[in-house]
Amino acid sequence: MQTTFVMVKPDGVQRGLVGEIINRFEQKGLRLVGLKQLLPSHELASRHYAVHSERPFYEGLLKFITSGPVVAMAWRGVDAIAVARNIIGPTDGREASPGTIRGDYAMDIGHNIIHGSDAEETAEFELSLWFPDGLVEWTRSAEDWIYE
Ligand code: D4T
Repeated sequence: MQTTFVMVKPDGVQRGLVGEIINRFEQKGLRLVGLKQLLPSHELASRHYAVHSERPFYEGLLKFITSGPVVAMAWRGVDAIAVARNIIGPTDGREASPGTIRGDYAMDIGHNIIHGSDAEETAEFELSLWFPDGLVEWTRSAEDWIYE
Protein backbone atom coordinates (compact mmCIF):
# COMPACT_ATOMS: atom_id res chain seq x y z
CA MET A 1 0.00 0.00 0.00
CA GLN A 2 1.13 3.54 -0.78
CA THR A 3 -0.42 6.86 0.19
CA THR A 4 -0.27 9.79 -2.19
CA PHE A 5 -0.97 13.49 -1.86
CA VAL A 6 -3.49 14.97 -4.31
CA MET A 7 -4.63 18.60 -4.41
CA VAL A 8 -7.42 20.21 -6.40
CA LYS A 9 -5.88 23.56 -7.37
CA PRO A 10 -7.78 26.90 -7.22
CA ASP A 11 -8.95 26.57 -10.85
CA GLY A 12 -10.44 23.12 -10.16
CA VAL A 13 -12.25 24.43 -7.06
CA GLN A 14 -13.55 27.54 -8.86
CA ARG A 15 -14.76 25.44 -11.78
CA GLY A 16 -16.77 23.16 -9.50
CA LEU A 17 -14.76 20.01 -10.19
CA VAL A 18 -14.10 18.85 -6.61
CA GLY A 19 -16.93 16.31 -6.51
CA GLU A 20 -16.10 14.95 -9.97
CA ILE A 21 -12.44 14.54 -9.01
CA ILE A 22 -13.18 12.79 -5.70
CA ASN A 23 -15.57 10.51 -7.56
CA ARG A 24 -12.90 9.38 -10.01
CA PHE A 25 -10.41 8.40 -7.29
CA GLU A 26 -13.09 6.79 -5.14
CA GLN A 27 -14.59 4.76 -7.97
CA LYS A 28 -11.16 3.59 -9.12
CA GLY A 29 -10.83 1.90 -5.73
CA LEU A 30 -8.49 4.19 -3.80
CA ARG A 31 -9.22 4.84 -0.13
CA LEU A 32 -9.65 8.44 1.06
CA VAL A 33 -7.54 8.91 4.21
CA GLY A 34 -7.36 12.72 4.37
CA LEU A 35 -9.47 15.60 3.05
CA LYS A 36 -9.57 19.32 3.75
CA GLN A 37 -10.21 22.63 2.07
CA LEU A 38 -7.86 25.50 2.83
CA LEU A 39 -6.49 28.76 1.50
CA PRO A 40 -2.76 27.98 1.28
CA SER A 41 -0.37 30.52 2.78
CA HIS A 42 2.55 31.78 0.72
CA GLU A 43 4.84 29.87 3.08
CA LEU A 44 3.01 26.56 2.63
CA ALA A 45 2.90 26.96 -1.16
CA SER A 46 6.58 27.88 -1.36
CA ARG A 47 7.58 24.84 0.73
CA HIS A 48 5.41 22.60 -1.46
CA TYR A 49 6.94 23.94 -4.69
CA ALA A 50 10.50 24.55 -3.31
CA VAL A 51 11.87 22.13 -5.92
CA HIS A 52 10.80 24.61 -8.64
CA SER A 53 12.22 27.73 -6.91
CA GLU A 54 14.75 28.40 -9.68
CA ARG A 55 12.28 27.86 -12.54
CA PRO A 56 10.94 30.88 -14.47
CA PHE A 57 7.30 29.97 -13.73
CA TYR A 58 7.85 29.73 -9.93
CA GLU A 59 6.53 33.16 -8.86
CA GLY A 60 3.45 32.84 -11.09
CA LEU A 61 2.84 29.34 -9.75
CA LEU A 62 2.91 30.56 -6.13
CA LYS A 63 0.55 33.42 -6.98
CA PHE A 64 -1.84 30.97 -8.63
CA ILE A 65 -1.80 28.36 -5.85
CA THR A 66 -2.43 31.00 -3.17
CA SER A 67 -5.13 32.78 -5.21
CA GLY A 68 -8.06 30.82 -3.77
CA PRO A 69 -9.00 27.73 -1.80
CA VAL A 70 -7.59 24.33 -2.69
CA VAL A 71 -8.78 20.88 -1.62
CA ALA A 72 -6.02 18.69 -0.18
CA MET A 73 -6.50 14.93 -0.18
CA ALA A 74 -4.64 11.78 0.77
CA TRP A 75 -5.45 8.60 -1.18
CA ARG A 76 -4.22 5.12 -0.29
CA GLY A 77 -3.99 1.94 -2.35
CA VAL A 78 -1.61 -0.47 -4.07
CA ASP A 79 0.76 1.67 -6.21
CA ALA A 80 -1.40 4.68 -5.33
CA ILE A 81 1.18 7.22 -6.56
CA ALA A 82 1.32 5.88 -10.13
CA VAL A 83 -2.40 5.08 -10.18
CA ALA A 84 -3.22 8.68 -9.20
CA ARG A 85 -0.79 10.12 -11.77
CA ASN A 86 -2.50 8.04 -14.46
CA ILE A 87 -5.92 9.31 -13.41
CA ILE A 88 -4.56 12.88 -13.48
CA GLY A 89 -2.68 12.76 -16.81
CA PRO A 90 0.41 14.68 -18.01
CA THR A 91 1.16 18.28 -16.91
CA ASP A 92 -0.01 20.04 -20.09
CA GLY A 93 -3.79 19.74 -20.38
CA ARG A 94 -3.70 20.14 -24.16
CA GLU A 95 -1.46 17.07 -24.47
CA ALA A 96 -3.29 14.94 -21.90
CA SER A 97 -5.48 12.14 -23.25
CA PRO A 98 -9.25 12.25 -22.91
CA GLY A 99 -10.27 10.14 -19.95
CA THR A 100 -7.64 11.69 -17.69
CA ILE A 101 -8.67 14.61 -15.46
CA ARG A 102 -6.36 17.07 -17.22
CA GLY A 103 -7.29 15.61 -20.62
CA ASP A 104 -10.97 16.14 -19.90
CA TYR A 105 -10.84 19.51 -18.13
CA ALA A 106 -7.57 21.41 -18.74
CA MET A 107 -6.35 23.54 -21.65
CA ASP A 108 -3.18 24.89 -20.09
CA ILE A 109 0.07 23.87 -18.37
CA GLY A 110 -0.32 26.27 -15.43
CA HIS A 111 -4.06 26.03 -14.88
CA ASN A 112 -4.02 22.25 -14.87
CA ILE A 113 -6.67 21.60 -12.20
CA ILE A 114 -4.90 19.13 -9.95
CA HIS A 115 -1.61 18.03 -8.41
CA GLY A 116 -0.46 14.51 -7.52
CA SER A 117 2.80 13.41 -5.86
CA ASP A 118 5.33 12.02 -8.32
CA ALA A 119 7.39 9.64 -6.11
CA GLU A 120 7.42 7.97 -2.70
CA GLU A 121 9.74 10.53 -1.06
CA THR A 122 7.71 13.42 -2.52
CA ALA A 123 4.46 11.88 -1.29
CA GLU A 124 5.89 11.46 2.22
CA PHE A 125 7.13 15.07 2.25
CA GLU A 126 3.89 16.53 0.85
CA LEU A 127 1.63 14.51 3.18
CA SER A 128 3.57 15.68 6.24
CA LEU A 129 3.44 19.25 4.93
CA TRP A 130 -0.31 19.39 4.21
CA PHE A 131 -1.52 16.93 6.88
CA PRO A 132 0.78 17.58 9.86
CA ASP A 133 -1.82 16.10 12.23
CA GLY A 134 -1.78 12.78 10.37
CA LEU A 135 -4.31 10.85 8.31
CA VAL A 136 -7.47 8.87 9.04
CA GLU A 137 -6.83 5.18 9.63
CA TRP A 138 -9.76 3.05 8.51
CA THR A 139 -10.47 -0.02 6.42
CA ARG A 140 -12.59 0.21 3.31
CA SER A 141 -14.60 -3.00 3.30
CA ALA A 142 -15.01 -2.83 -0.49
CA GLU A 143 -11.25 -3.55 -0.79
CA ASP A 144 -12.09 -7.25 -0.39
CA TRP A 145 -13.78 -6.82 -3.80
CA ILE A 146 -11.36 -4.30 -5.29
CA TYR A 147 -8.21 -6.44 -4.76
CA GLU A 148 -7.84 -10.20 -5.33
P1 D4T B 1 2.08 19.19 -10.24
O1 D4T B 1 3.40 19.17 -9.49
O2 D4T B 1 1.31 20.43 -10.04
O3 D4T B 1 1.30 17.94 -10.02
O4 D4T B 1 2.39 19.12 -11.75
P2 D4T B 1 3.30 18.10 -12.51
O5 D4T B 1 4.04 17.19 -11.56
O6 D4T B 1 2.48 17.44 -13.56
O7 D4T B 1 4.29 19.10 -13.20
P3 D4T B 1 5.62 19.80 -12.67
O8 D4T B 1 6.04 19.26 -11.33
O9 D4T B 1 6.60 19.75 -13.79
O10 D4T B 1 5.16 21.32 -12.51
C1 D4T B 1 4.66 21.81 -11.29
C2 D4T B 1 3.58 22.83 -11.59
O11 D4T B 1 4.11 23.96 -12.23
C3 D4T B 1 3.25 24.39 -13.28
N1 D4T B 1 4.06 24.67 -14.47
C4 D4T B 1 4.91 23.71 -14.89
C5 D4T B 1 3.92 25.87 -15.11
O12 D4T B 1 3.13 26.73 -14.70
N2 D4T B 1 4.69 26.09 -16.21
C6 D4T B 1 5.58 25.17 -16.68
O13 D4T B 1 6.27 25.42 -17.69
C7 D4T B 1 5.70 23.91 -16.00
C8 D4T B 1 6.64 22.83 -16.47
C9 D4T B 1 2.32 23.28 -13.45
C10 D4T B 1 2.56 22.36 -12.51
